[in-house]
Parts: sequence; C-alpha cells; structure tokens
Amino acid sequence: MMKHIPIFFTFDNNYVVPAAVAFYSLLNRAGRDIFYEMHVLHHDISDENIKLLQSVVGRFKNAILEFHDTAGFLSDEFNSGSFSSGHAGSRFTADTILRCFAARFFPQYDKIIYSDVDVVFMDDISEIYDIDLRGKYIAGVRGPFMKYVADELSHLKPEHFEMLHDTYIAGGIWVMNLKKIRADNLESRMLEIVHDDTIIKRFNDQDIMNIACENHVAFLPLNYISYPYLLDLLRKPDFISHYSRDEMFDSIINPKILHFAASKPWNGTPQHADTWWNIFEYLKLPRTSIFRDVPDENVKKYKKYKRLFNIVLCVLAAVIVIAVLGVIL
Ligand SMILES: [Mn+2]
Repeated sequence: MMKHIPIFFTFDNNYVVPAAVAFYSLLNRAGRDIFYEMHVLHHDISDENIKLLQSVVGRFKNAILEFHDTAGFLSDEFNSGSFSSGHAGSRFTADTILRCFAARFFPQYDKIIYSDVDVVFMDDISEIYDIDLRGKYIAGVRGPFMKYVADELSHLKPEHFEMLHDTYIAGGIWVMNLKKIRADNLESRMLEIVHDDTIIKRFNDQDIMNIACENHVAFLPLNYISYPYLLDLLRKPDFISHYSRDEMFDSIINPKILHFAASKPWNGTPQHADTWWNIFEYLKLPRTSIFRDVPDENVKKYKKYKRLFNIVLCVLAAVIVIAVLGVIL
C-alpha cells in the first residue's frame, strides 16, 4: 500500500530552478511505496514556471504538486518589521516566514514536512514523518556550529537566549505537528512575535518558530542537513559542537539531504556542487537571473595556461636581469 507523505515548500519566482532540482532529487530517491503530496506556498510564481515545475514532478507517478497563492499574507509585516532581508547572494522575502504558518494553509493535514529548495535529496526522507511529536510542535535539526560561533544567537533577548542556546533548531527541514499548533493556537503567539519589533528576527522563520515553541521541539539527525562546509569546521582544532564527531562525520559520509545553506551551486562553488549541476543539466534547466557566471572547464584551462605563461615570463625576466648584471659587473 502507498504511504502518503505531505511535504511543502515556500519560495519565490527567482528560486524556481533550484526548486526543480530539489523536486527531481526528492522523487528520484523516493521509496517505491511512498507517494509525496507536494505543495508550494508562494506569491509570485509565474504560470510558465508552474508548468516547468509540474513537468519535473510529472516525470514521476508517485507525486502530485499543488500551488497555493498566499496573496501577500504577512508581506507588509515582513517588509516593515524587524526581519532580515539577506544579502545579494541570497535574498529573503516574506515567503521565508510563511512556512511557520503551515497550519493555516493546510487544514487537511495533522502533520506535514517542510523543506527548503537549496538542497539535493540524497535518500528517501519519508521516515522522518514518523518521528514521535507527542507534546512537540516541530522537529528540526540543530545547527552544528551554534556552540562554536559565539555571536550566532547574540541578537536574541537574554531570556530567549537562555531558553534556546542549547536547543535552537535550524530551518531547512522541519516536521510540523499541525494538530498541536492548531490546538494550542500557536499561530497567535507567532503573530505576536512577528509584530513585536523589540524581537529582532535575524533568522526570520527560525527565530519565530524557536521562540514560539519554547523548547517543545524534537530533534532530527544531522544527516538531514548535511552542510557542505562542515568538514572545514571539523578541521579546526578548537571546533566544538552539540553534536559528537561521529554524528558530524556520519552526516557528511551518509547525507540524507545536502543543504547548500551558505554558498549556492548557482552562484558559488560549494562542495558537492557537481551533484546539483548534474541534475540541472539532465533537466535542461535555464540559467536565470540568480546565476552568477560560474567559469566552465575551458575558462579554467585558459586560466591555468595563463598562470603558466606568467611564470615563464617571470623566469625569463630574471634570467635577463642576471645576464645584464653579469655584463655590467
Ligand atoms: Mn536553505
């Protein structure tokens, strides 16, 4: 019998190409008995892009994809409130905070998975849907670097820092207990936080959710956010984490989800970018405005020769200088 798993995403028109890669990898790795009921909350995705994403999902028999226009819900609050709009490489829009309010948009579900789209799924992830959420609002992954990066949570009010410094969950992948969120009317608490400008929301959705949930959270294994830069951190002798070294290496060796949380394959050169580019090429996706021109192989080769040429030139100059000095002396 097919097991139906609801999962949703929130992104804007600029992120359609990364979403196509994420959707393909989710379904390509899905177990045979898993049917994904996929949903997108958005405010500006074009008809053409909806068609593109439908055609990616349409390659598979075990999924449906639905789009829900949120009609500007919370966009004024996002633009005028104490939120972070990110930087040129990754812009945040009101879509980032919509994900906290899934209970309002999906009354048909008691539970739902949320995922970012700057990811490649490396395995079927449906098992996280069965995590025990009794008494918890949400399950998520703790950031492995929270203990190491001293100012990571320094924007929080002291009482929130005190409550969350060991338990703060990252965004990226959540399992949300919509039933409990509705039963306890967590939405009104989240709206209070949205409207309270004395609460700085440096990490937007993550801050809203963590502060509202007051530690009624469950934890997912770090494999569900395999950070491409974690290996670099592990090489630092003073690196400390809430996770054990075994858990961190396991997330690198056996990733469930590669999450390009910092540098993105389309505008940077994170580790494992090739995994992303393989799917991009296979689907013949377009290079859109979010792409920075990543040098292709020929350009790299040219650069190598140019460097070689410069070295030869330097050596030649040195030889001439020595020869001239020899003549003078
Ligand atoms: Mn992300």
